[in-house]
Order: sequence, then C-alpha cells, then structure tokens
Amino acid sequence: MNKATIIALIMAFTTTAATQAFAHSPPKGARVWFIGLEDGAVVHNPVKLKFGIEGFGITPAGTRSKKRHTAGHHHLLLDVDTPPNLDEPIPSDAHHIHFDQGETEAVLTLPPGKHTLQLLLGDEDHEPQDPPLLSEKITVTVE
Ligand SMILES: [Cu+2]
Repeated sequence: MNKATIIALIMAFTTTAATQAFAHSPPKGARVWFIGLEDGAVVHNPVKLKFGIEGFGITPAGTRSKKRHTAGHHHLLLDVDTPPNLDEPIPSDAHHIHFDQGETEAVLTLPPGKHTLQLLLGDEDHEPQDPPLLSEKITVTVE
C-alpha cells in the first residue's frame, strides 16, 4: 500500500464516520409498518391505524436532545403517488399527515373506495432519516 492509498483510506473512514454522526441513520433492520393491516384489506370507517416501529424510537417533533439521533415521529402518506423529496422536510397537508406528539395510532374517516397508505419517519425537523424509514405502501378499500 503506498502513501496515497493510505491517505485515501483514512479520508474514506473519516467521511463515513461524519456522515453517520449527522444523518440520523437508523440501524440496519429498523423498520416501520402498519400493525395488523395487510395490503388489500377491506376496512370500514372509522379506520383505526396502528403504527409499528422496530429498531428505532419515537420522540415528539422538535426534540433537541441526544435522543433525536435514535428516534423520530411518524408521518402518514395518504394517497401519495410519488414519495416526497427525502432530502427536505416532509410537506404538511391532507396527504402528508404529521404525528408531532409521537402518536403511534390514528383514527381516520376516509371516503369510500381505494386508498394507499404508507408510513415515513421524520426527525425533529420533519426530515426523513438517511436511509429513510419508509413502510411498504399498502392499498386498502374503504366500504
Ligand atoms: Cu413531521
């Protein structure tokens, strides 16, 4: 190994460590999902959703403690075809619902018909982790 290679390796390690420290990277295997709700399910109003999380924590939005690197809050993407830009705060509107208080369930009344549901975790500034904690996108039919 020549000197240039060694310097390049040191720089690669340093960059990786710095990225991990600031990117709120969830550990491998961390995930979010809808508890007890399968893709293709037929549901009735009011629709009760339970948000599962594993390998990462829940903390209210705006939390500035050390915990923010190991926890976030849920966002429900309702009938969203294209996921939001993962490098920016998640939008807040009728299709991007924030659970700022660290809620892990929700009760919704949805128009009859097909709807897609997906969970996306966000940090204290509502930005997705890197890589994002994004659930499988499921489709439910409200009768
Ligand atoms: Cu948020």
